[in-house]
Amino acid sequence: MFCFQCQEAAKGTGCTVRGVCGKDDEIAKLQDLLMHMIKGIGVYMENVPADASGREKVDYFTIYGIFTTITNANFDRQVFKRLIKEAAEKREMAAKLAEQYNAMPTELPDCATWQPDDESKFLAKAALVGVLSTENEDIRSLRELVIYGVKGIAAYAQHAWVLGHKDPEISKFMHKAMAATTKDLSADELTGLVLETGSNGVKTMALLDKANTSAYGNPEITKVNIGVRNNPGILISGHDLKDMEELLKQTEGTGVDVYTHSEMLPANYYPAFKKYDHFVGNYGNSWWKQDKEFASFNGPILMTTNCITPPKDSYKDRVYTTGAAGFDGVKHIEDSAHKDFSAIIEHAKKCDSPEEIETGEIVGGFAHHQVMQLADKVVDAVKSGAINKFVVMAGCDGRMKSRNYYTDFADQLPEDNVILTAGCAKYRYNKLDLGDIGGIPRLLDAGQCNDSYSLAMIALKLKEVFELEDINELPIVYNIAWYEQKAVIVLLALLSLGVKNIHLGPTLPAFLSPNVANVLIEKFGIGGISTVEEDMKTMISA
Ligand code: FSO
Ligand code: SF4
Repeated sequence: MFCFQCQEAAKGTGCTVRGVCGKDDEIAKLQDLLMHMIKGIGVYMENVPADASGREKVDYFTIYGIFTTITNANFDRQVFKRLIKEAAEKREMAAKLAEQYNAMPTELPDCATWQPDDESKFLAKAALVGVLSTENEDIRSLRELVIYGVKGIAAYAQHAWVLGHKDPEISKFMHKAMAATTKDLSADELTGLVLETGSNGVKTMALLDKANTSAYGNPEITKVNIGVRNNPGILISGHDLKDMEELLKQTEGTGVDVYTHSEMLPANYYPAFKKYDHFVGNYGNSWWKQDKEFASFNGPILMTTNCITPPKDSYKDRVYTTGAAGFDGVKHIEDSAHKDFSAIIEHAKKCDSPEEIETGEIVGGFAHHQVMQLADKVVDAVKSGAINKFVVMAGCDGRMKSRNYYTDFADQLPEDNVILTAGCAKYRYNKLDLGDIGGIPRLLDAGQCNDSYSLAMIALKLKEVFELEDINELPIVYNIAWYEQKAVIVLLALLSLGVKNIHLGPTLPAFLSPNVANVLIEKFGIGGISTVEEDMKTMISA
């Protein structure tokens, strides 16, 4: 196996024996083969018109299939074997559509023709089509940068899709991007595609924002309880708000409470969910602490998406997955328009109530609509000098010790700085007492990683209010933490909006070759991080 798609890639270069995430050689190879098949679908679909009838099944398969391959989403080998075979059926449908719309490709690479009819040949085939099959390291780097951006798009598009919001233009782009990685494109052409991926990321995040807010209302300032009650509970994690809705509806009146974990915390900010009395609050921290927190929760846990870490035996029988998430030997709730969570509710009734691990409240709900309500106050504070800078500290959390940097950075920021956050990165500092500036909290949490869109909206609004020509003239500093591919699309989205001088840490991606990293540094001023003291001088005092 070879995988270098996340920040925890072994030795900062890539996992070759077993993933740091827990992905083994077989699963890594099956994922590579699935991606190969999906590229084949892209080859047929890239020129099929967006309004072609009959494309939805193919589009959704691509979105869903890619989503299963992002870091920490799915560790179920049977799922990948099934999806690889299903990809051949969908590729057949794609070929028919291409024929019907006179969009047949002139060349058919291996991914468009290879047939997965013999399971015993999957691993041998996979070994030929993985990341390292692109020999030139710069081309490999650019291709994978596009692919990881598309993985982020897939995750967000899937969430929007299940809420009924679909954009065939985005799907068309995904097919084009996947097909492009099979062609002999120059580094310049691929760099152009990287930016196009970013602008499609913006479109997808806007689509998801619309899907979420039209279904569940605009997030609003909310105090979230982090303590527990005495009833049995279900812990829901991941990013899927539709699952959140269904779970709350189905648990109502059953005597079972619901708590969020990690990236589901922002569900607490939505009016449609806050109305449920049995929705208690948030339990625990970000994804990588789940081994301890799932054990002490005592009740069943529903993983709606990543990030899953290999469950310990002590609580494995209490874990359920759904949607694109999966793990060998873990119970899976099947997809349907209205998922049936009765098994998990019955399971909860037999469990003890959660063990209290902390008490108190955290405050969040500062997505773009809520911040716009405070716009006058914010603008006045900037004009009076009460707010010196906004520091965007969005992105992901992760296991590495070096991420303590972000806690220290938040803690040591001068008191006239406001942090804008989104994603699970916030758990490094959302329980610090950072206070407020004239009633504006110094930590404004917009929500999940996909809600980084809100941060871009806020920046664009401030640019308009201050009548600036360039988004980079704003007093905003970007110090982003990344872990997996959704953070890659957030980064590319910001670049496509013209944001420069983003700091990315705790390390730069292993998949950036030295030359590609240089292009990003020269064109966009991308930089890493150093020490808190040093960065405080260069980012904040400068
Ligand atoms: Fe975190 Fe995991 Fe949301 Fe990621 S839970 S790391 S960027 O999957 O998606 O922020
Ligand atoms: Fe390694 Fe990350 Fe790939 Fe897992 S996803 S195998 S940790 S690079």
